[in-house]
Amino acid sequence: MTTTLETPQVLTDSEVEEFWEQGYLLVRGVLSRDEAAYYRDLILDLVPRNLIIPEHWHAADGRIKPMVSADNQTWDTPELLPLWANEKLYHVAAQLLRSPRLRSFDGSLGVTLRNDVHRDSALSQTLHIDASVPRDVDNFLLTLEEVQLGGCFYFNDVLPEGGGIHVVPGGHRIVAEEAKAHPQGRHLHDDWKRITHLKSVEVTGEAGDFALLHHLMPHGASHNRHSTPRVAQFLRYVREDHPHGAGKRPATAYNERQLAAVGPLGRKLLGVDPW
Ligand SMILES: O=C(O)CCC(=O)C(=O)O
Ligand SMILES: [Fe+2]
Repeated sequence: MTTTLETPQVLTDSEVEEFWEQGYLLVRGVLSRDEAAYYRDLILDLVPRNLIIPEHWHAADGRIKPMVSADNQTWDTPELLPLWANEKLYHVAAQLLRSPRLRSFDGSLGVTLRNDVHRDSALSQTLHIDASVPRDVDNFLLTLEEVQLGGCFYFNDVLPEGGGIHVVPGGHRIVAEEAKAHPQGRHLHDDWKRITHLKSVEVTGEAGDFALLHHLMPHGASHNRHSTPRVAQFLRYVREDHPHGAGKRPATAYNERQLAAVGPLGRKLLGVDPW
């Protein structure tokens, strides 16, 4: 039996148009300021107060990426999982992907501290895409089913030069065009991990906003020139019928505490319960 699921249209037509045109959209006020502060503190509390950064965490140019283990960046703790199933963000993703049957995944974290050097560049990371399209396929399908919506929650106000994620306005269309024109388009620019020919802008925002990116959007981390750390969590949404099965994990990956924390919507988004 298939159930009919309604998707409330939370974005205006012009926001939907802006997303497909520009390849990104700042979704404002997904969390209240209080909620954002709560998650900011939860993430900052992962950082040891003696500032001994664990060996397996990443740290570069003031950007600290807490890692669960050397090869696992996914913080799916009961405390953080509710963000994966945020109802407003889910409705935005369902509206854009034109399907209520989605998966959410990733859950990696980033804390960008003030960095005073490398003044010649705003970026602290080469522009790249994180498309959830295997790197051994020769090209993108460029279908709606293949689209992954990714991006990050800002848990603090991100002012200009505050470490906001950089994007290339309209860049997802440039990537699609370049890839389509080449028989092995997936492999251009080191599988799109080294994009050096495009210019980016910073996405500023307020605590509780979500910077939503098309999966073909070239993006990269930037330096934070302010005292306030930029605290972010990265999430991705795909349709359940994603052609490469992005974000699939066995239902047994989660314990009782995680499942209780994530709630009924989350259980579906994690693939534990059917839609
Ligand atoms: O921290 C950021 O703003 C972006 C990080 C990113 O895109 C990545 O690590 O893949
Ligand atoms: Fe990235």
